[in-house]
Amino acid sequence: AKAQIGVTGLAVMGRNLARNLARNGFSVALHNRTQARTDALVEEFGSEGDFVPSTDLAGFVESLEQPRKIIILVKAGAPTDAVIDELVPLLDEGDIVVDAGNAHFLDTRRRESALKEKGLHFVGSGVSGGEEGALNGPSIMPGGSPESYAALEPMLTKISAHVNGEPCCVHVGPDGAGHFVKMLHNGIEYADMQLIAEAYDLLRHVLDLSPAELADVFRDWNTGDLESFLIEITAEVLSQTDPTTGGPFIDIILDQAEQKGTGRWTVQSALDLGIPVSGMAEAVFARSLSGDVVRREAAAGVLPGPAQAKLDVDRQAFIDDVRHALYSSKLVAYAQGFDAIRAASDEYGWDIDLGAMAKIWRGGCIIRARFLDRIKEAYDRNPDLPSLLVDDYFKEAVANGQEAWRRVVAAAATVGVPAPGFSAALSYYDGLRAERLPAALIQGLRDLFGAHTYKRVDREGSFHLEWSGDRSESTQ
Ligand code: 2AM
Repeated sequence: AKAQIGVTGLAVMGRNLARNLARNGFSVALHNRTQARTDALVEEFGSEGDFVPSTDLAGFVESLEQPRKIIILVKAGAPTDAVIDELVPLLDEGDIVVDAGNAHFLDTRRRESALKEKGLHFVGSGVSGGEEGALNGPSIMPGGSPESYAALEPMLTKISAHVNGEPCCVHVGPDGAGHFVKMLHNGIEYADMQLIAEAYDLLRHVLDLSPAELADVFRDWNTGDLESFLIEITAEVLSQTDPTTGGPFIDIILDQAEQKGTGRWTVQSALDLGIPVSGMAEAVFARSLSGDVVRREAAAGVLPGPAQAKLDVDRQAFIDDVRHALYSSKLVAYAQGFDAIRAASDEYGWDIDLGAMAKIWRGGCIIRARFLDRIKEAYDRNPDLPSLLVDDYFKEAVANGQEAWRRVVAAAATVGVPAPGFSAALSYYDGLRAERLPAALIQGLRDLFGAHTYKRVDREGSFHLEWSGDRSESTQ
């Protein structure tokens, strides 16, 4: 019998996805450029289900029932194109090619359109949850045609994570929609982690708490509104002792954060869409700064800090303040992220259901959190919500926390602890709610030096002032 679905590219993500499919009762054709990986999978995990290994791509394609469903899990970029180019001549009309890697959504749009011309379906699908998720249930974000999703749905929803019996998998939208949403998920993950790191840093500096004590704070936070996978594992990292020195593990980790690029892509895309995603941008920049060894070495111990390095604060009160700052800043980051998804959805005609995105992120993925239920509910109440921040529930949450948030940003500035995420989020909040912004001055300057014109609050039209002449106003 022929296999129901195939996986080519059997590094850890591909291998785990193939095993997940097989464990759920689907027969899985296997292929990898280097055959040793295929052999190793069958040898180690062959008993988990029905695997159909092939040594070459033609054999792999032959081993699949039609219309074929093929998942590609190779490196993003040129390797993905290479595999697609090799695969396409072997396929028949109606076959479905799924790229489950972290492709850039513009690449996915290009590939989808090229394959469509050949009568093939191309599905760019986000898969989140790392190795663990791929094996035991990821959050799955497939793009592509509705027909291809209909064919894949029974398998994808079965192998995805489930929350309250509901699969963390939904058809996101046409062509690049799935990969765009996966990219945004990663951008939000960057922001989330940066905010958690700032909370840790502030608590440690201001209160002199040990990492073990800080682990308890995060454990406690994980029982409330902040409950999430990332808060849970923060407690785990902070409570770990170093096997070599016996001291806190956090203190022996080099403080230079690396990145693979999806955070940067998110910010680049948001810049193109004109959506301020300051939470994610600050997170990407903070990682870059941490890795900028040359400038950090030149400045550390050289550039002066504030005279006041300590604050006189009540311990529990400050912990609560930081919790509010974290929650409010996180909300801003998510609001910005959903704004970017909406903007891309409008730009590319994807018609993405924002509430459904929050829903499929509740399980399987790295940003899974209780909070996502609240986002889903907010979009259920109003699918056209202009910003998550103006939803009644979130408005109330920030109203309760904003004074604390302000105290925390002020405290960070006072003692000289960097808090770019908290501060940028607060500035965004204040910018959003301002009745009048200094953008008026910017327009005045632009008109003065470049005759770029301005609009008036009291009349329609574009105007220009004769700055170097009689200062009369003309309509443009
Ligand atoms: P390999 O085992 O032969 O290296 C992650 O690197 C996965 O992508 C691996 O399964 C790897 O195959 C595969 N891969 C990377 N580049 C590839 C290419 N150009 N063609 C096919 N597979 C590729």
